[in-house]
Amino acid sequence: MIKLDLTKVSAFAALCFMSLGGFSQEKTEAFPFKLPKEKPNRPLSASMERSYDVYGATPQDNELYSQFKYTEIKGLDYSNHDGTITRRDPSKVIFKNGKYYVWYTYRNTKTPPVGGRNAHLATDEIPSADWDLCEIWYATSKDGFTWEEQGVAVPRPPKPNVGWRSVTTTDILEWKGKYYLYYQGFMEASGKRGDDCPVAVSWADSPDGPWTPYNKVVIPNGKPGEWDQYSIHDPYPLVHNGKIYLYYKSDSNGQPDLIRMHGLAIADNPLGPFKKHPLNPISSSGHETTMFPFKEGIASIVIRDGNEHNTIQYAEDGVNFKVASITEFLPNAAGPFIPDAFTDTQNGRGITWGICHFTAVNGWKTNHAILARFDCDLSQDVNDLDMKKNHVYLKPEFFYKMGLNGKQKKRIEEENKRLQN
Ligand code: AAL
Repeated sequence: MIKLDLTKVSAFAALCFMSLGGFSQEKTEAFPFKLPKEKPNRPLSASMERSYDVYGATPQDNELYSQFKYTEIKGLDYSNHDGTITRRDPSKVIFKNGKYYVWYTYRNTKTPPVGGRNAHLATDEIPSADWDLCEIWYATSKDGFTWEEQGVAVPRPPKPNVGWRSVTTTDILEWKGKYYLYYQGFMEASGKRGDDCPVAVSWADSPDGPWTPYNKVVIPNGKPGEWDQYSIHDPYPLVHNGKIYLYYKSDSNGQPDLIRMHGLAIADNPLGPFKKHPLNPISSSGHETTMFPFKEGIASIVIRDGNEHNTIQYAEDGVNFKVASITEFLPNAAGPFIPDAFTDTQNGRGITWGICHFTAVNGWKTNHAILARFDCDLSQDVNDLDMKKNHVYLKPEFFYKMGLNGKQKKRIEEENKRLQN
């Protein structure tokens, strides 16, 4: 029996294949020095295929790539950052009556929060989480940098109405001349079981109120065992395809392996009924929800959690999102200024700024959040190359702050001992 040495056979076969121009390597020119702006007609590696098919020849050619710049906003007091006042989870920004409006979670309590894990220590005056015992307040601005707080928009309703413990994490919808604020309605201190709540809504004829609570759950939790059974967070309405597309987050899986994913619920009427999309969760990644109409679809700023965090994504149908760019230092809980958020546009122009938040700004003992302004170029109408550089320079001290923990140091010490013995 003839034993074939497969290594020799495969080498011979490869030689024949190559000589017949199998990969036609000798026929194909090397990749050119000047990067072609359009996809060249030649064999490309997977990475170069993606570069042309998904992102654009370079980040600067990608309308959905941007870096983010941040500015401290003026006009809001935080009681010397002692943890008794928080402002967080801002809504989208709208422009009406000659000024900008933003709504947000507002807490003003005698003490800083004890933490969701210590929810058993919370009382009617002591908050568990930073967003416990909160109301929805709002502020206005002429320039988006200096804000004037106007006061409460949606107070906590009396027991047993939805949100009696805390109303938080709101967003705004303008629909047929009326205004709607959707928000998380807590019925117990966050952290008791988990960060559990449904979504409620109030409406008004003016962005300055007065706001009338619907006093019913408008986006219900999922059924037992469903991915969104405990929490409906970050309600985020846009008008798309003639309907209200309300995106939201849920916390699934449970501690200690909590995961965040996004869902979509659609309605013809701001007070519902909202129908959850059968493809939910429509995003495997992200934390707070930040979407905006872009061209004929919807774009999304996907932060913090999940396989595809730190990306900008796009869904032509508003449902099936794909990564459009990868970036860094994305804004948390971003509420962009979106002029065409409610116009049912078929050619969304994109965004250039908004309000976001920074949490635990003074450590966990005085845990509170602050609002800030972010700027970017995710707009068809702006081409700001200073927002589309490839990286941000950071001093070594920034990286040294993310040092090894005790467990990691011990592992390394043991590795060293093993090598040295
Ligand atoms: C935020 C949001 C929701 C959560 C909590 C307050 O970042 O995701 O609002 O419930 O954290």
